[in-house]
Formats: sequence, structure tokens, C-alpha cells
Amino acid sequence: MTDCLFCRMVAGEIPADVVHETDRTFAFRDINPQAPTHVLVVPKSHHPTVAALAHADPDLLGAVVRAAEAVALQEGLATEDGVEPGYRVVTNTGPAAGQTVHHVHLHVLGGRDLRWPPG
Ligand code: D5M
Repeated sequence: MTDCLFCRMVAGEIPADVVHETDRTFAFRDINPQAPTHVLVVPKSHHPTVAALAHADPDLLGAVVRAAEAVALQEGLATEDGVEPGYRVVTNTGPAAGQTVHHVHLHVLGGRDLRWPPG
């Protein structure tokens, strides 16, 4: 979609601080980080929400989750054989949850103790 910010970042039309990429996924640092590590993982194709992606292409949803794991490993938030120190994967859906970009994205957050419940 030409008017979608994340589609334009995937296409290289808008700069992104890319940390991980596969043929179908793209991950870059959030411009407004909420933790020492705050990376957004997106499918390269446009889907508005995580549920829409699950319906349209469940294999791609799996690829996005695996990309989030790869980012966590790369950032030192987990290891191949453990989930220490740990990290959080969040996806906001709709206005009450604060979704501002309507191209599904997983927030990968870590590098500090994360409070629960989130605000
Ligand atoms: O999350 C949308 C996220 O997108 C929010 O945390 C800011 C981030 N964002 C917005 N523009 C950019 C650019 N240009 N680079 C990197 N990150 C960006 P949501 O869950 O929709 O509120």
C-alpha cells in the first residue's frame, strides 16, 4: 500500500534502522523506544492486524513470530536453550489499544524488567 508507513519502510522509501530481515519479514528499531531494546517486526506484505494476518496467511504469522524470536536472540534477550533474561512481544489492535500504524507489527521489548499489567 503506497500510503502505509511500514510498507514504505519495507520498500526502502523511508529510512529504517533494520536489525533483521528475511524474504517475508522485516524488523527495525522503534523510533520512540519504550525499553533498551524495542524492535518492530512486520510482514513485508500488508495486513492491518494480527488477526487479519492469521486469517489471510497463518504461515506468514508463524514467520513473523519466528523473526521476533530471532531478534530476541540477536539482542541477548534469550538464548537458544533458555528464555533468560526474557522479553515481551506485544501487538496492539485498534484505537483502545493504541494502534497507530495499521500494518501489523509485533513490538519486541526487553533489556529491563517489564511491569505487568501494562498501562
Ligand atoms: O505502534 C506503532 C509504532 O511505530 C510506535 O511505537 C512508533 C513506531 N514508529 C512510527 N514511525 C516510525 C518510524 N518511522 N520508524 C520506526 N518506528 C516508527 P502502535 O502499536 O501502532 O502504536
